[in-house]
Amino acid sequence: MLWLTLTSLNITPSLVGRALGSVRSASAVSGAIQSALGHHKALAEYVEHYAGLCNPDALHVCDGSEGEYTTFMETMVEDGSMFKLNEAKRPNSYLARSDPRDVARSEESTFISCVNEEDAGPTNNWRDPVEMKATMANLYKDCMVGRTMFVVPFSMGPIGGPISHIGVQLTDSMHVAASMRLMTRMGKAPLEALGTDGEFVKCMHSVGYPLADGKADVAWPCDPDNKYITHYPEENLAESYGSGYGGNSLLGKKAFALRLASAMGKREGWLAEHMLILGVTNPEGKKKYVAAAFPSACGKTNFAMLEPTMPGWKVECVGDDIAWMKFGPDGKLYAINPENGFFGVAPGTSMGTNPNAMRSLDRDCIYTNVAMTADGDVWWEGMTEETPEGMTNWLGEPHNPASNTPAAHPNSRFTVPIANCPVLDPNFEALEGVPIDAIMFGGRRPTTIPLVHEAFSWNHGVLMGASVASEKTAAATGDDIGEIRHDPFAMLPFCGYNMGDYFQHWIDMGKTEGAKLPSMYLVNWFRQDPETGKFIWPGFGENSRVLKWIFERTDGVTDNAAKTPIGYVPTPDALDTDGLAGITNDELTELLRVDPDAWQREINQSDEYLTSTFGPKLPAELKNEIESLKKSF
Ligand code: GTP
Ligand code: SPV
Ligand code: MN
Repeated sequence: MLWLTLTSLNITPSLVGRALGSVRSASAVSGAIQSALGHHKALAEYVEHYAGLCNPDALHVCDGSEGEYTTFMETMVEDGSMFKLNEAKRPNSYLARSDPRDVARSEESTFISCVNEEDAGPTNNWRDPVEMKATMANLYKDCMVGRTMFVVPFSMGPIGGPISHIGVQLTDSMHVAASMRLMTRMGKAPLEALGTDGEFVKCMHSVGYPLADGKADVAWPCDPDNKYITHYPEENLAESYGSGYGGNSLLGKKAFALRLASAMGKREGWLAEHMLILGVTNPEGKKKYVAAAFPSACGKTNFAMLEPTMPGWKVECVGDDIAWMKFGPDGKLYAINPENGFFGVAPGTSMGTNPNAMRSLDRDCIYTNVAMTADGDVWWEGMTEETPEGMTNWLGEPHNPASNTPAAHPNSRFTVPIANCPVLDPNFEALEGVPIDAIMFGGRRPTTIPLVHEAFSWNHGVLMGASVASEKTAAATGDDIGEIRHDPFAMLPFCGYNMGDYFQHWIDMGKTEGAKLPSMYLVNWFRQDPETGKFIWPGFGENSRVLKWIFERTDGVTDNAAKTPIGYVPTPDALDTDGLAGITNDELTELLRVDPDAWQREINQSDEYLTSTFGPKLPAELKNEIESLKKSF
């Protein structure tokens, strides 16, 4: 029988977990849950269903207040699952060390569960929903014994916006509940917005570490051998078990805002994408917005808040990971960032590479798996040139600077409210989003792909997106880091339905009547010198030079590009190189060169991948684009 301890039967969300008394009768519990959840029947049923299955000791409906957050953090510091960092150096900031078996997204344990296997498509792990639910119910059975179930109402996007959606996560992790407050608009406001019958996406999560029979808790509970991150796009439901790591457990992010939302967007005629959104203003004060899809750990956070190296140019950040886009009444594509925080890669972030991230991180952060300095501050590879003495590494051991092992895990991350970003775009909260003029794709490619080129048309741009390939990074577990894999639209791990249908959806969006379509670009910051292996392009703030060229292209400048078989490439003098250091003219020419042999191989490779993977699902429009590219050489 369900047995919950409850403090309050108030109608407003409240701290139900602080036990004042216990309610043992099922109907009293049910009534209390309904009260706490604002008499939203479907929501109460959802909570009761999983509470009944997981059997938590207590239930806590999150109100999202600062006081609640403080209580969470103090509780975790006390129980040893968080370290409070040096208040003088990093105010209001904390460090968590994960179980070393739970450091990144687990793509092999990520599933799309829909009735027909074909609807999940060849790039997803499909499971039959009936079987999957049975598997999950088995794992969830009594999995919260000895723990509190947190009910976390949240909005993806500004509350009440036409592109926004509300979700409710259930979790037995206080760390996850606290992180959801940093990453989303969480608590009382979205719960109230739901009213008594508002629609919400169900996001169920457990770390999978019950505390039955007096079993002691650990600092990072998880069930590393039984991870499941499961999505039921037909039911707007995600179920996650066994992992506390961000992408697997903060279900508003990849599970809802990408996997479930991409399927919602397909059904309803909009797009949910793995894209940053930025605003760029030229010295004359003209502003445009750009969205860009790069695979995980390939530079979105950096590009989204870059500090331009050219005088008079300004970049402002709307989002660094996810974009939801819909056509507006004026025919332009409008984008919102559904998130409210950054969950970003720490290594490589420094005042030199990404000063605006560093400024965002000087307070209010939860860090995961970074190193700790002797004076209780954080450190990671690339943060400073010199490695400080006397550090504790991400495993909690003394760091040996002479060893080859990094002090911070390569996928160590920061979680921080977006409000901390000093260059947050003034339209971040705009309900209708921001109008997108250009869409960029990119990846880590040591060869072949030039610094930037522009697609001839929307359909050609869709082929560009579909052909994205990139070196694998530490953002997902696996021993194949550095291998090039196809990652269409940077969505390979995040598309919640058949990616062939996804390509068709993009093609169809381009046919929208009256649409004023953004131009499309492919960029590559990661060309390497074949001899030294060093990146040829200085990257980071210097990427603003590419952004300037794109700005001018979308602004109608035409004499700044050469037409090549693969698209428009900047003429040698069209890229602003005033003050650009660290790169020779020859290197720059090489970065902009389209090598016909290498490109013919590239196109054949994309053709082979797309045709063999998607077969009849590959849209005819893309086949035509491939054929015309092949003929253009
Ligand atoms: P996810 O959060 O995993 O989706 O990643 P992301 O695309 O936001 O990646 P992020 O911007 O955090 O970059 C990941 C790594 O790439 C960091 O170590 C950066 O320092 C590095 N990086 C970003 N931009 C550049 C660049 O222009 N040049 C080079 N060489 N490295 C870059
Ligand atoms: C990614 O891997 O693309 C991320 C980090 O943005 S996570 O949220 O963990 O997926
Ligand atoms: Mn991402």
